[in-house]
Amino acid sequence: MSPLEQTDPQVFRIIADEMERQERRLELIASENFASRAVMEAQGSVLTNKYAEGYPGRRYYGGCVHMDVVENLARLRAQQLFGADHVNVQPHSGTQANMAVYFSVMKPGDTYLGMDLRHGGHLSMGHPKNFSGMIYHVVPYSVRSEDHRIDYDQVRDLARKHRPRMIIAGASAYPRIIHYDIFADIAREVDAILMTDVAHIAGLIVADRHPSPVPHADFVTTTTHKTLRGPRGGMVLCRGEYGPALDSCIFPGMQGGPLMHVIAAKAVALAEAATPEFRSYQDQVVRNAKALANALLEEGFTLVSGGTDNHLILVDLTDKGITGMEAQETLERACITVNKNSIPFDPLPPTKASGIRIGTPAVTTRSMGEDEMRLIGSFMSKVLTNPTDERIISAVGKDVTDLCSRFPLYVQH
Ligand code: DSN
Repeated sequence: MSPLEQTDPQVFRIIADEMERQERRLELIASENFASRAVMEAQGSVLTNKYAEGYPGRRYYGGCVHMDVVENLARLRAQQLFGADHVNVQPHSGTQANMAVYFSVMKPGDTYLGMDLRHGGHLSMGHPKNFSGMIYHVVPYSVRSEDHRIDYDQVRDLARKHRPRMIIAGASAYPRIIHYDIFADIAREVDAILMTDVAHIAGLIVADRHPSPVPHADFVTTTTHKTLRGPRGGMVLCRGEYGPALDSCIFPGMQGGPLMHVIAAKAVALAEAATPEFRSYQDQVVRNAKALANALLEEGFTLVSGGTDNHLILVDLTDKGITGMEAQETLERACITVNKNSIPFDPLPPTKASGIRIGTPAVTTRSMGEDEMRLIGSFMSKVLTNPTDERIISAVGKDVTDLCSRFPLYVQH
């Protein structure tokens, strides 16, 4: 019996149930992934016991000798992997990484340009109920109606008109390449700071499957748990000149003690991301996304922008007579996990949404390839074209669990 099972059988059971859910179901949420045993071992280590406010060599408590070594290691690995001048690995999440950048270069009331949330932007890029929309004046830009690519002409026009303090290039539901060089050109023209949020595509960037923003941007923020496949957390990279202000915004400005066990796990993930195996994994993520997109197109689905360049696909369900919310619930009954998602120019509110967002990072981690993507496309089609037929839904559910059992995740490792 494990110590957890002995001390708290209730929580032990919940974790065992979640493990089983992850093993037996298809995880297609584009922002999720499965961290390695090594990452989880570091995250579950005695480092959780240590307070280490401050930075390496400048801590407020004693006993931080090993904390300094591990934080320096994480910073160095991130610097080398991304080619960045300065790195802060302390943000607890992607939103806190973004907050740190905003606080370090903007005053309340300042203007920034960010991607419209209904067109693929993120909560922390100007949602009216998020700090990012409450404190600042947000000018949203969108995608073009004809091809669903970012409307760079509109970005330039808005930048010239509003002279923002900052421009943000980043998204949480955009299936195409982001052209950071164009953003940098616009930012330079209006003397704005350029921040890029690469949370979704950080893993693709380090594996050269997506252009890097590092040569173009003043700041790059990311989470560490999506395509990067590390522990849940955030990170900021920036040009050297912004380093001191950024660091002091994170501590003491916004956070207290850093989560040193998570920072150790970030270090492990960054080392994993530097391996040839990780590059091959990212290649497969992109190949799988293309295969799944093609399978869905062949099944008669409409995809936002017509396809994908990265790890995610946005399916437009307006011609299927089913909302995103209904699709999410129906697929869940067939053991397929996705999230409802607004599509550009969506007539429905985000709580219902006209689309679903799907991604291949998690299924690729469990070694599925293009054949499996074609199968998944046909499973999804069967369920979404027969959303009230419980017999079909349960037959697909059985096929899904059979498929998952051929690609074990943690149980046999
Ligand atoms: N919630 C994440 C996503 O799903 O894209 C972004 O933080």
